[in-house]
Amino acid sequence: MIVYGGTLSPFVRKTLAAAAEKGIEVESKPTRFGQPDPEFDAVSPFRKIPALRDGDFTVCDSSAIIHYFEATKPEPALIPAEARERAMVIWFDEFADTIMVAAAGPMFFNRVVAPLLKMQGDEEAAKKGEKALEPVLDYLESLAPEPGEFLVGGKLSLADIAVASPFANLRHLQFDLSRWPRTMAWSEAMLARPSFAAMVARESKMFGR
Ligand SMILES: N[C@@H](CCC(=O)N[C@@H](CS)C(=O)NCC(=O)O)C(=O)O
Repeated sequence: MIVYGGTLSPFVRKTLAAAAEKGIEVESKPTRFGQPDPEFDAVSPFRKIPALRDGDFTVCDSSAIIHYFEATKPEPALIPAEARERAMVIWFDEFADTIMVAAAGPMFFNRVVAPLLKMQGDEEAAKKGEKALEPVLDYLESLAPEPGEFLVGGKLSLADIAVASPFANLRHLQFDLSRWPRTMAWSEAMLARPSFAAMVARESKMFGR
């Protein structure tokens, strides 16, 4: 199986961490922003990352890919069967993909990605994102588990992986999380898991850290 997209994307990182937690071997294939690439275009019609190829099957969107992993290799489960737990896992996945990334994304793009691409970042948009992130972190602080524990049902799930992934982007931004100590400790423990650690360390090297 091939997962297309560079791991600086929280969605790609989440997908690869989920594969690692499930013991699914995937080849990670970064794509080049804005460059023509017929192989990638065939898999991702809107050029969004991540995208997956498994033989003659292709699909994009991190959640769709992880649901595919879950159905093809049910154990260890990342999406619980019990109704309330499953609903909460889907909520945290959606919360991370939309509310969290909508806030952190503009900061990351304009302060980190734009300079890498030799583009002028939009600092106003980054500041707006920073403001929008505060209630998101307040919400997480109100429910953050102890480090090494999990958001739903006392067990690692897609919820933890999806919510932890954008914290690597905040790390690359050198974003100060000290106002949210429980969230900081929990997210650091998640990013220290083998499923994330080597990937995030490789990303950090891109920034000379
Ligand atoms: N809901 C999608 C979001 C995918 C997405 O927006 N990826 C961004 C990278 S973080 C992307 O491909 N951006 C390139 C573009 O919009 O052209 C998922 O979960 O995979």
